[in-house]
Amino acid sequence: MSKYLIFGATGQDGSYLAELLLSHRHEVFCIKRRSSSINTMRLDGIINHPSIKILHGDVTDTASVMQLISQIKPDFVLNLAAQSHVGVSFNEPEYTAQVDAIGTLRILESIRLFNRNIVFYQASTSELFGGLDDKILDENSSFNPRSPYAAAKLYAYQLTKMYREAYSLQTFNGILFNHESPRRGENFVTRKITMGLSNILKGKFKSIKLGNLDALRDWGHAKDYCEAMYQMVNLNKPGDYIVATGECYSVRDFLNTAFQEVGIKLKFVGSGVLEQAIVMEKSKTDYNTENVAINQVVVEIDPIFFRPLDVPKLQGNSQKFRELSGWSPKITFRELVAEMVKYDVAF
Ligand code: NAP
Ligand code: G4F
Repeated sequence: MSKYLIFGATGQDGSYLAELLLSHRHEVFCIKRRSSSINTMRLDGIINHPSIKILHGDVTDTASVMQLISQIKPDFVLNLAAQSHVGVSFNEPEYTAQVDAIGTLRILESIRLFNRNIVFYQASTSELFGGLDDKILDENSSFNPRSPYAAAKLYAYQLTKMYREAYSLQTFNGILFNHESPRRGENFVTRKITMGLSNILKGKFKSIKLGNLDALRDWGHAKDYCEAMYQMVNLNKPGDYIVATGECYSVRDFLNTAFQEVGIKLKFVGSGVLEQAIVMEKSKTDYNTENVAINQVVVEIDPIFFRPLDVPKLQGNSQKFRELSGWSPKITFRELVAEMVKYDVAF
């Protein structure tokens, strides 16, 4: 049994990771930041487990980070805390840097000062690459951050690598490609689509308003990726590792798959800001589509969701990590979409 400390435990990944660690009989210290409303909903299923402790903390506060690390004396620290929305980072660049970049510095410095034997995991990201060309990305691909979020995460990535080299800390950068689940934040594109579809089926809204439908992402399931994080920090081989499915789909593909799941076939018409998706056919499934009409416009473009710069394509090659750990994703793209649709429609 080891002691794991998770910064960002109330988020999508933090909650799956905490569940996984408890299933392996570890002691889990979940750090939540202060908020005016309840922010532990994703931890509801495990909150009363005897091996979990939920403590207040904030990575923007040096004293808070130092106290947690010095008092808990963890064996492992996983830094999942972030302002994790790329679009929002264009509007809140300084705040994003405080949390995502300097927050990581605070944790690394605390580990350096209090216990250099702690194993540290940094939630790095495929956004570091910028995704401007058609290449499949691996650990040797060059970085080209295209948002304040990615720039902050690049600082954190370099620092994590540098503390390994300078101070022999056992640090890992998990360079994870996009991963989703029913616990995904509501303003990321996949969850926005599955929640939007649910509202359309219930007759609450007619359409979903989105930005760039051409973006291509390597979408995996958060549960599989938390398993990868756990295996990574137990590798005894500190380093930088890509975690990806290797498959790539567009936002348009995600829309088609989600609507197909409920028996609706879409047709995309128009282009640019005038592009729309309309209902072409309906077929029988377990889902009720009586509130949806043939020819109804169910997807529209709203330029408010365009970013000053976007990342056109992210597709990863995780061979290095797979060969070392034996990890591979278990949940397919189709299964991921189906699970998210089912969850949101039932909600
Ligand atoms: P998420 O759902 O947005 O969770 C982020 C977590 O960070 C939440 O628990 C949040 O708390 C916490 N947090 C934010 N600011 C904080 C602060 N100042 N101090 C302490 N905690 C703070 O993100 P996720 O999807 O689980 O991703 C986990 C990590 O992996 C993030 O660092 C993200 O950037 C990175 N990443 C994600 C993906 C992906 O596709 N999901 C891919 C690559 C890398 P609240 O619950 O109170 O908001
Ligand atoms: O779902 P997204 O907001 O995810 P994005 O930007 O790829 O970032 C996520 O994955 C990263 C890993 O690659 C993480 F590091 C990061 O923390 C986060 O978890 O957007 C995906 C794509 C983008 O190209 C965006 O422009 O979808 C496009 N998109 C189109 N319409 C939209 C929308 N994105 C959002 N959020 N909302 C829209 O309406």
